[in-house]
Amino acid sequence: MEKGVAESAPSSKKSNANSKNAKKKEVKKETGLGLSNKKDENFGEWYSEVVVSGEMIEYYDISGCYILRPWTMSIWETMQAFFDAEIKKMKIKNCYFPLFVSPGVLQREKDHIEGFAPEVAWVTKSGDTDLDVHIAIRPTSETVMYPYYSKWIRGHRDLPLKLNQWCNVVRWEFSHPTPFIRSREFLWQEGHTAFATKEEADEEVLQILELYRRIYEEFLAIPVVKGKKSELEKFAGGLYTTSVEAFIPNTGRGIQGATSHCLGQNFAKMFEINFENEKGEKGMVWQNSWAYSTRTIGVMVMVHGDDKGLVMPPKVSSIQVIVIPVPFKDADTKGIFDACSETVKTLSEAGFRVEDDLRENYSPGWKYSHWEMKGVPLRIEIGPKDLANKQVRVVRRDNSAKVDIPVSNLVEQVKEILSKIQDSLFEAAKEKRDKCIEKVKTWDEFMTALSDKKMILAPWCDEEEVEKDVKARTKGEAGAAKTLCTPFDQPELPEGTLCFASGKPAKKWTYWGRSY
Ligand code: 86X
Repeated sequence: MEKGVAESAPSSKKSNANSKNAKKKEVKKETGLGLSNKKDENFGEWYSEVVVSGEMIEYYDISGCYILRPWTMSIWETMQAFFDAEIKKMKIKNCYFPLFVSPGVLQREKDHIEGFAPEVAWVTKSGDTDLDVHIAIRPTSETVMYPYYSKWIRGHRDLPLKLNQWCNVVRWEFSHPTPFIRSREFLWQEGHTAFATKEEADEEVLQILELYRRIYEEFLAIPVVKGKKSELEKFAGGLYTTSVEAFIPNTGRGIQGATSHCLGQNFAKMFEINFENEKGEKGMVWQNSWAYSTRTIGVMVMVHGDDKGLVMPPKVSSIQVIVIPVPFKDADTKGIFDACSETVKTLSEAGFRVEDDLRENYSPGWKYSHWEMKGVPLRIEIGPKDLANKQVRVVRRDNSAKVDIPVSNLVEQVKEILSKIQDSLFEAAKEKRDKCIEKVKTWDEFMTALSDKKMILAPWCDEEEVEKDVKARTKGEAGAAKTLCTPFDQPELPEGTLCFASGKPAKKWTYWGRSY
């Protein structure tokens, strides 16, 4: 593949592209300018295009596998640094268990593995030789880790045992793969903890969920709903599942952002994870598990991106400020370039992630588009007039607002603007999400809201049969509606409120919708 070179003519190598559309795309590729799909017109295509043009993702020759480029990895690392420090405060320790799972160990979890079995990838050969015993690649690590929990936990002094690992997992999905959102290999952290009492486990479930909320809301500037999964949607191996749920307005789909499970004693039973308490009595541990993955990054792209490309929240952006010289025919080019370097020095010493783009073979306009495509929150332009007035021009990626800042006040103002961008990205996303929330009382209202791509809050009787029935009645090309979660923050439920689907007395408000 050839790298697009700025403002050069389309290469003759590609002149076999004969359709008009192909030619249009080819020019865009060569100039690096603009997206050929619009977010509100062709969301799926827009998404695939923006993750590639923004240099986050490169497609790979195995379906469902993607290259995560530095622009992606730096976001992951920022979230990782935050989460890792927080769980260390909670005395959770990092570890690493092997990628490979023996079939015997995988089978020990038969009951809940059954449904997942088609997704497990296997190693069957080394070189040309068939392996006597095939080896599975971890889709999650319960079966890998819990035999050792059984070994390591003997008495109450061994508790709590609180481990986390940062790793990759493989799930051989067959439904439509999407970068970050549904890939066959992805990165995540998985936490696995064991306690003497249910109370300790319960408390941790919510502490972790709060960290997940903070990753979405404080770092990625995405509003989420905290809540509990229905019996049908929870992790079948566990006692209960909590989650943070995000929403993608363009597709009208909910998306599970991260999960924090209380496993109860189910796995303790299966894996014989027992301990002896102070009084010499035998007990089984209470366990939790929790995870968030690189899916977070896909949600960020879908929520904030626009027709010019990615829009990165300052807190996670690898570059927060890009400084671009705007030389003019007879201007003092060296003076301008020096001012750019000086600006970078000042801002980076003040702790900002800042770079200049001093490349001489690209025009300022091309650079603007390029860094807009990559979603850099703030652009600083320095031209002859700025140089003369001892100022810089600052342009926001999120709303294109421009302001001239005196060099003397640079650090303070940049700090303030970046913080404003972070806040207003969240506020804009929240306003948009809130507009998509529809409170309904009846089946008719529910169906209307569903076809209007809403995230639906409805009174529900909490019966599994009714949820299955809703799924069946809403089946269609776009996929069925299901429960997203029952929010912890419950609106008042007046006495006598009926379930929107069954007409029985409602027990709670629950979010419903189509989902990823
Ligand atoms: C469920 C449950 C749980 C630890 C988490 O959500 C947090 C971190 N794990 C994961 N799950 C599976 O158990 C599973 C198992 C197999 Cl064999 C599979 F192929 C796919 C799976 N997907 C999800």
